[in-house]
Amino acid sequence: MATLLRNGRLKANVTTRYIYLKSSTIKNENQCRCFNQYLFKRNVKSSRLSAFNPSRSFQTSLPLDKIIPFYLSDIGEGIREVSVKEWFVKVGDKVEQFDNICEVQSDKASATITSRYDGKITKLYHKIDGVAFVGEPLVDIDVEDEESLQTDTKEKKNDNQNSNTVEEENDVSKRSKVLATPAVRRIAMQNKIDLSTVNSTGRGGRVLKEDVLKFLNISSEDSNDVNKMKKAEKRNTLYVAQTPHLKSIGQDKTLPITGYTKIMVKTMSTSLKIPHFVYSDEIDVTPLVIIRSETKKAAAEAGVNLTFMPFFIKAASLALNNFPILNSSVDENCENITYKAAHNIGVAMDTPGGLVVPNIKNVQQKSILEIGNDLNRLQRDGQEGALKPNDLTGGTFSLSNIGVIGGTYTKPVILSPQVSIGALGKIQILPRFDKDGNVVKAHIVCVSWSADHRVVDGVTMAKFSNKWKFYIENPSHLMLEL
Ligand code: CAO
Repeated sequence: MATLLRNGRLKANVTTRYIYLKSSTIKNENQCRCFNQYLFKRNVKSSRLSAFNPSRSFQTSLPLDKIIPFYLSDIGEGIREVSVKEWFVKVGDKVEQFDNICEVQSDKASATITSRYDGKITKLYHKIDGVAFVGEPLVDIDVEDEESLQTDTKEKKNDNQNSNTVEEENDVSKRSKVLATPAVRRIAMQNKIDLSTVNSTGRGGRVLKEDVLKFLNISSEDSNDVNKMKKAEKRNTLYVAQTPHLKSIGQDKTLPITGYTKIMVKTMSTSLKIPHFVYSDEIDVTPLVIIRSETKKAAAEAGVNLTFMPFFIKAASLALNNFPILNSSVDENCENITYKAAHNIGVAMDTPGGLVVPNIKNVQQKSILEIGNDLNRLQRDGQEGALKPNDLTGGTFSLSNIGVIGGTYTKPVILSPQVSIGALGKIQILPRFDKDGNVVKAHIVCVSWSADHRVVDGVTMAKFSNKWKFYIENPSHLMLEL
C-alpha cells in the first residue's frame, strides 16, 4: 500500500520496509512512474499507482512482497549458539503462530522454537546439525497479513526502519478497537480472554502474543522452556499413542531421536574415540549393609532416603583425593589436562526421558547425608524432567549404579571430557570364605572402572579402585574422614 501522509511524505510498505518520499519530490505523473519503477525493482509484483493527484492523499491496493526473516531469539541460560536438531517445517509449508518450527539444542538444553507469524515458509537457513546463532535468521516466512509484520519490530536485528515508524504508530493509535493478529485473537478466544482487558505493549496499543501469555501467567521465555516443552511433548506422545495407525501391529515406524537420547547420541559418539582401560573387582559390602540399615531410619527422619549410592559417592571422592588425575578433564585433542578442584560427581540416572547424568556438586565438602539429600533431589527432578542445565553440566567424575536393575560386571563408557567412570552391579548374597577359611554369607557387589588410557595408566586406576574398596569394606574409616 502506498499512502500520501498528512505531513506530505509518501509511504509504501515494501519487503517490510517503509519508503518515504517527500511530496515535493513527486510533482507529476512522470515522477510517480519513476516511483512505481522503483517499487517494481524492489520486487513489488504490480502497481496500480496509475493516477496521481498531489493535491490529496491517495491509497491504492498494492500486492506486497512480505517475506521476512524469523530470527532465533534469546533462549536464556547465556546460550549464544545452538545446533538445529530437527525441522518441523519445510519450504512451502504454511504455519501459524505457535506452530513448531524446529528443535534446537545447545550444550545445556534443548528447546522447540515456535513461529511468531502466520505465513508460508520460503527458506530454511540451516541444515540438520547446522549451527544457528541467537539474533540470526532461522527461516524466511512469507507472512499472511501486514499485522503480523508490525508485531515483530522489537525482535528484528538491525531494524533500520524504526526511525520511519512514527506515522504508522500515530495512524494506528487512533483506532479504537483492540488490535491483535488473528492468531493472538484465537489464543484469547481459546482461553476465554477479553482482549480489551489485556495490558497491551505492542505498537499503537496492539495486543501481542507476549501480552496474552503474561495475562495467562506464562512468560514469553517459557515458550522455549525445556520442561514446558517436555510437557507439550508428553501431550503429543499421548495423542500419537491413541491414533489407530500407530497401534497397528506389524508395521515399521521411524521416529526422530529426541531429548536426552539425542544428547546420548552425541556424547557416546564422542566417547567412542577414547581408548578405554577397564578394571573390575568384587567388593564385600556386608559391613556397609549393616551400617546403612542402622542409619536409614535416622536419615529418613532428616528427610533423606538413604540408599547405598551416597556411601559409594563419598568413598569415590575420598579416593580421588589420592588420585587427582581421575578427577581431571582433557581438551578435544588431548593436548592439555585440567585437574579439577571440585569433586562434582555425576550419577547415571534412568529417567522417563532416557539416560541422563546430573552431578552432585562439591562432594568433597559434603557429608553422606547431604549427598543423599542432593541425590534424592536430582532423582526427583530427573523423574519429572525438571533437571536444570546446572545439574547437567560441570561433572568431573561419574558413577553408574546399574545394579538397581541387576548384573555384575559391565564396561562403563567415559563421559568426555572426563577421564574415568565407575559402574556397580547388583548387591548379591553369596557364599565366601572368611579369614579362617569358613564359608560365610556375604553381601557382594561387583565394580567396574573405565579410564581414558591416553592419560590414565592401568595401575593408577587399579590403585584408585583398591582405595575406594577399602572405604566401602571398612565403612568406619569412611566415617572417620567426614
Ligand atoms: N544392588 C542392590 N540394591 C540396590 C542397588 C544395588 N546395586 N542399588 C540400589 N539398590 C537398592 C536401594 O538401596 C534401594 O533400596 P531401599 O529402598 O532398601 O533403600 C532400591 O534399590 C532403589 O534404589 P534407587 O534406585 O531408588 O536409589 P539409588 O540411590 O540406589 O540409585 C540411581 C539412584 C539414580 C543411580 C538409580 O535409580 C538409577 O537410575 N540407576 C540406573 C543407572 C543407569 O541407568 N546406568 C546405566 C548407565 S549406561 O546406560
